[in-house]
Amino acid sequence: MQTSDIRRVSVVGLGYIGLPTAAMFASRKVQVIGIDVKPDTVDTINRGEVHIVEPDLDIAVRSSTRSGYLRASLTPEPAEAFLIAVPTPFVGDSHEPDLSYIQSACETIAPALVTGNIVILESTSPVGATEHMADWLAELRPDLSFPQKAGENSDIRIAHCPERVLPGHVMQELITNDRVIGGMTERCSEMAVAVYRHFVTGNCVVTTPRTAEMAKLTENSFRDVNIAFANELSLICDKLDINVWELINLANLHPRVNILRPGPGVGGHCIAVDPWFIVAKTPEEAQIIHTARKVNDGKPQWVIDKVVEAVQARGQSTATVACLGVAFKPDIDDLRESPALAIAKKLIATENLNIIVAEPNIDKLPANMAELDVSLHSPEQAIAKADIVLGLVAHREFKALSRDLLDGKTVIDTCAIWE
Ligand code: SAJ
Repeated sequence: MQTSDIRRVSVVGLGYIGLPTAAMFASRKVQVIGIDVKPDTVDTINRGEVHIVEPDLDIAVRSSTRSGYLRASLTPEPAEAFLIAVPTPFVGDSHEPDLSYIQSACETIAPALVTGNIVILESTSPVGATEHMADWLAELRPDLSFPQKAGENSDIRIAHCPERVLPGHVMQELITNDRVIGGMTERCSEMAVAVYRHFVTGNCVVTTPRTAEMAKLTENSFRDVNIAFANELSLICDKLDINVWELINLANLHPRVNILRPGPGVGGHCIAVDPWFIVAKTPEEAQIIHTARKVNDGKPQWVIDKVVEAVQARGQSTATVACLGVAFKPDIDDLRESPALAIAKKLIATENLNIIVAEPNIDKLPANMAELDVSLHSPEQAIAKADIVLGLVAHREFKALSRDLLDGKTVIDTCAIWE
């Protein structure tokens, strides 16, 4: 199978991963049909506009739609390769993975499948999800054969190829990152590699679907565990009256130590979610991974308790708290699963506190915050009005602020803005 044999690709789910991927294929003159369930998203893309913020994505989508290589639709159309990039959240407190979006994507594309097609699951998935996907497709299309029964001779090829790009660097990392390709058979892997070779310059490393699923979960769990270590150190150092940032800098002078940064908690829709997929499958064995999740999820409450203690220490009955940053990490506008946002919301609901928010990366606060009469301030205004300055996200705008602004304020810096 040659890369040039694949002329038409369908991407199902036009979100943070699907849309950049679709635009990337289109930029290589592959005919792309993007499928999404939201009419607004489809219309926006067909106008050449974007509904998500990612550097350079707008330019790529505009030129791909203008050139006619990218088109969005609510309904499936024939293609050689179907890529599924839909959300895989977990269900409530049980943290069990929710595969319903993948199942719906299968229902959407099944009628369009023909012999020789490949279906690639890109969504981060619990181990075994690709096999489930293959079974759902086989049930929907009993007239076609699939690799779980027909092996190398199947009509349809199936693979898992997890996305691994860093929000904020997606358009670059899509091209240069190595890809892990887990085909259900060798031919499945070979065809998946041919698909990605349209734009991937990194290595395409072939394995099984289960190992590919676990590789992705392992990468994000590795990061979660290491951030939990840093967050735990921050609690220990607070008790022992040691500056955790200085401590980490010193420890990192050792050639084999590389501690990550403590913060107000772990956010985003990946690292705070994916480790649960391992815990849900192997609860007895996944002890460190589970504990890391609990440590990181506990950090926002610890920050809130620090604010309450600071108010008491100031001997005030009420206090104004400036929350600096509500995004889920520095220098982005993404508020999804943001610990900083969760902290700000909880503080707003705390009696006797007046909360003001500075977030240079957004123009307006989410509707549910604006309703609570909280408004956005510039960092300088927020600090000037505050008794307590709560550093939640180390945005470059905050790091550039003069320290003189902090005179007379109680500063709680959870993320080393001023270190
Ligand atoms: N964080 C810390 N301390 C650190 C590093 C990060 O508290 O030292 C926090 C951030 O503030 C943020 C959270 O962790 O709240 C996650 O941020 P991140 O930059 O570590 O990762 P994401 O969620 O933006 O992207 C991750 C990446 N995975 C890895 O680096 C292993 C990315 O490559 C994945 O593609 C992405 O998850 C995903 O989609 O799974």
